Amino acid sequence: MRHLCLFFAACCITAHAQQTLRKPVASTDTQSKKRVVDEVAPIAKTVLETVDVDLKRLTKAKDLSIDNTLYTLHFLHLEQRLHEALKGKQLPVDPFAVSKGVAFATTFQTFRGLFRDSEKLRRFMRDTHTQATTKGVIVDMTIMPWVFRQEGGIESLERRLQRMGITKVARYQHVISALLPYGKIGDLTRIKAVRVLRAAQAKIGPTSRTHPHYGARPIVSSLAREPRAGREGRGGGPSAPSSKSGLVTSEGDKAMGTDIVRDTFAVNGSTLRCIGILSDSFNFLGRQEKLIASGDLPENIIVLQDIDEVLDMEEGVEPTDEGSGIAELIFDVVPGIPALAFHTAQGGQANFARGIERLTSESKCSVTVDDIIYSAEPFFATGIVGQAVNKVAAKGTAYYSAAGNTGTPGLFGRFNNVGRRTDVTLPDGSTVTYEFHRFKETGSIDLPFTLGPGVMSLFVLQWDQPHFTVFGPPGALTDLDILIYDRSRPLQLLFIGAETSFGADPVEVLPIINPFVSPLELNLRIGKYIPPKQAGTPPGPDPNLIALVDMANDAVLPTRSTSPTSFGHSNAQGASAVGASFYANTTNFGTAPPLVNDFSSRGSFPLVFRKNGSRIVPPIERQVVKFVGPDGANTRFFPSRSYLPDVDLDGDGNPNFSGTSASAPHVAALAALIREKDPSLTPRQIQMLLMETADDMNDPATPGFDVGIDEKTGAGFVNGPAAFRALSSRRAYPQEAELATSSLDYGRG
Ligand SMILES: [Ca+2]
Ligand SMILES: [Ca+2]
Ligand SMILES: [Ca+2]
Ligand SMILES: [Ca+2]
Repeated sequence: MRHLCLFFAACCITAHAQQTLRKPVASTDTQSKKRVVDEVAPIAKTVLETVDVDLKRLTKAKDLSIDNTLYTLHFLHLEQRLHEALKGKQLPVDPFAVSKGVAFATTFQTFRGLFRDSEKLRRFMRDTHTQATTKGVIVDMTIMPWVFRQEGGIESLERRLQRMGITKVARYQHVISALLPYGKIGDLTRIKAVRVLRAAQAKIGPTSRTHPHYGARPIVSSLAREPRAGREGRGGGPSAPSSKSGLVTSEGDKAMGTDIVRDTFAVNGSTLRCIGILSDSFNFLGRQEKLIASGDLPENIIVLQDIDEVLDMEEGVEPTDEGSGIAELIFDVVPGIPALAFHTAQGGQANFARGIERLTSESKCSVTVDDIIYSAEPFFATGIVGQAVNKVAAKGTAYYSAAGNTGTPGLFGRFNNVGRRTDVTLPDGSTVTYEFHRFKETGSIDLPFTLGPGVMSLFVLQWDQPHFTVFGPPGALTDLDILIYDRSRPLQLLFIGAETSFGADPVEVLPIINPFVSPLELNLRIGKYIPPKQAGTPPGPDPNLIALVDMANDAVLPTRSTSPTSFGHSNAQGASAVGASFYANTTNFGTAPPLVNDFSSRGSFPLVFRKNGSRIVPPIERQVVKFVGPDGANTRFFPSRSYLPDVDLDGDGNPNFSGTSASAPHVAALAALIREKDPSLTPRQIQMLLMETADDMNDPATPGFDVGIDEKTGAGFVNGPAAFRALSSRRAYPQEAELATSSLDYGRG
């Protein structure tokens, strides 16, 4: 009921905003505006002036690239300040309804009043994967390289930022992650050292709530058990007798055959030092002691950094302790492990990258797993998080990463310039010029799609130009934007993603929402932005490759079902990306070969840039998803939030943890057992052993059974006993393989 009210209220606000859109209010009502402003507190005047200045300063700003989510939060915060200053008085003209850049952002209109409604804030954070509080938001900012050469260097800049009230500062290479108070965004535009400023959007949580069944088949009735009452004291469940892993044992253990491996090969992880985990939080809900007491977690939990060190805990901030759920799964497979170590992957990309290194350098973990993807991580290059993964892999850490839960097809292919310029009229009457991409799927510049009621999409568009954030100058040469229209009224622009990319990152991240109770029929356009002549910036060359992914998984695009969607550091050479099969759909539970979950992300974007930023011709084809592990298995408490889907899949009273977030730790734990059996193996050799002994699976999106490696399931479902038999029967292992290069065909536009 509460959700219905929220949608309804949002609907009214948006309908009002749309009326305003159809009949733009001329900004000439200056006299009456001035009269009212004179009557209210001076702060209202300041806010109104700030709105005008910031709209000019932040829209296609030349020296600072700011992302759509941060831009929206900035103006939502100004709206809050105006609300406070007016104390209930009304302005004759609503500056947020008619101003360029704000007026037609339906998301902005829907989330008006965000800072006085904790339910709205919670929803915004959840849907946009933003790490925000009422006071500030975690950002990633990329610093100009000359800062490191000037007197005082980067430390001097960090001190300056801290004097501005920017806290929780973590740096990795030339990226600074920090908690930015909302009022300071304007001030940052005056610091020439900061080139890219972006809300740190980290996807957490098992899967999208609109995929309730994950493509999994119904569970056979023999698995269903009577639900147990209450969350405490329940247990029992189908525990494997050979494990000392507490009240609940993951069925993933049986699915991988690691229960047999422990008994047959006398391994349990006890000779290893620790396994590292990176996720959102570990002990925010305060369940750690109970889980240790019941034997579901080891006694030695090393928390290097939990989420409260990067974000102020307040109403609306809802960490899920996914790290603890991951730890439960690992401990079921490796019950002898002396310690598990945790570092939050939130707090920005720089904080994530530092955490990856600390788990190896400080905690000496020889196996590490994470389940977080940042929206701005590169598709076609190895970003800073991926570089951290490669660094620890080179030091011997076997690194496992969730392939992602973005199974809904994205878009991938060549940029196909339609060859003519189009002026797009904005609500204030000004025009912006684009050269649009013609979609080969439709033969036109429109890509139709549907957005279900009440859901949000998080579009990530990238193209094959160098990221400033990864390589420094020159950055991207071309600026692509996303424009989304109402299909029934083709001139009505409902959303625009217009980050500045010149000299910055070839990235456009756009959250959109459908606040209505019925589906929205929309058209998506991708435009190459043509700056006005007086701006002095050339429009740049057409990119070669473009790709679009909906991280929220809620938009149904008419694109090829074989388009890749797995991106970021799980694609790094040092990582093993893991896909997911529901445990009940695996061989040891009666389904052979196992069935992959629909939502499990698919590989593989090619690698276009070397570490030094130079272009690889032709691009290197990467096999990203290495293998599939089990998910949907029982834990004692996770998922810990009611909005996370299908809490108890098998009806036995214990919540079931779904997604590649759950499959990756299972496989990491199997890798730890292999590492214990033969400590001489390199991470790459462990990966190859698991691939060679996996049970082949089918990619359902391609015709026929895909014999051997495929982009959805990699080498197939990991097989613990087969891996250990191969290990015992063989003396030598292949040397590290070189990456093969090949000529790729992405299809003609
Ligand atoms: Ca852009
Ligand atoms: Ca269950
Ligand atoms: Ca296959
Ligand atoms: Ca197939």
